[in-house]
Amino acid sequence: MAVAIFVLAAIISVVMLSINWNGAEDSTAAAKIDDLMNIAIVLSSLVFAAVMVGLAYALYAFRAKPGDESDGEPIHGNTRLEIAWTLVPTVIVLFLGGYSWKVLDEIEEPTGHQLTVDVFSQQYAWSFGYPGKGYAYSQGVLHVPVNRQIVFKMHSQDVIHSFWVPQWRIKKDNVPGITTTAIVTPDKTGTYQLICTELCGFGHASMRAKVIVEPEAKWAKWVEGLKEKVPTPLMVSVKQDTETNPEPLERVEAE
Ligand SMILES: [Cu+2]
Repeated sequence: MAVAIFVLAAIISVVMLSINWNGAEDSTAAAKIDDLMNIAIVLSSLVFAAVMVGLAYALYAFRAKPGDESDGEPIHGNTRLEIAWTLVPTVIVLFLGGYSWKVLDEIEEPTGHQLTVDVFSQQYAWSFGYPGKGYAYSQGVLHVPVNRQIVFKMHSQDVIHSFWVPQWRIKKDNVPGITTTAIVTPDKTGTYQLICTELCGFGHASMRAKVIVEPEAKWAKWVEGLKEKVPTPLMVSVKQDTETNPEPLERVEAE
């Protein structure tokens, strides 16, 4: 039975690992997150295979003979089996929890050369503020420098949205009333799509923005060329929202 479990787990793992789930790895976090996911896939395959082989064995070994209409025997459980199926998943979950913690710690470790960018989300659009440059504002397009740690501070203006650039892997909810933070270091230049990945209403599917990762000098020039400043209602959300939001909201009502 153990052999059957390992063979089935190996087959499932090979198939699942051969799929390129999230595209290119274009941030320093991507390879670490992919390793974590691959390990989770292998461990899940093992659990899935154990359940399937156990089920197939039980279906075959304990099947009723033709014409047998009698009740099954009463069973009082199996202590060894129950300890095993409690202990093994506990160890797996604790291991994955610890490992995820380590990966997150490494990804978010401050490099000392961070850039903070404000992200504003609303039904159904993204816009961005660049505080280092006097709150320059861009709508529908985000520019960031390559190889620099970006701290995205997210401020939803209405419902829950979620910030996701697949090639960076990082995904973070934007929650009205609180500021959420995602830390990413893009390490390749290119053009990407920022996708809203939290169903937020009728226009959710079209809630996207263009992301351009470019050399720092080019990025700085682009920000300098921005004419608009972050509008007042959005600035209010920057000042008022905090991680924990201890103060009651004083929303500026839409005029
Ligand atoms: Cu959305």
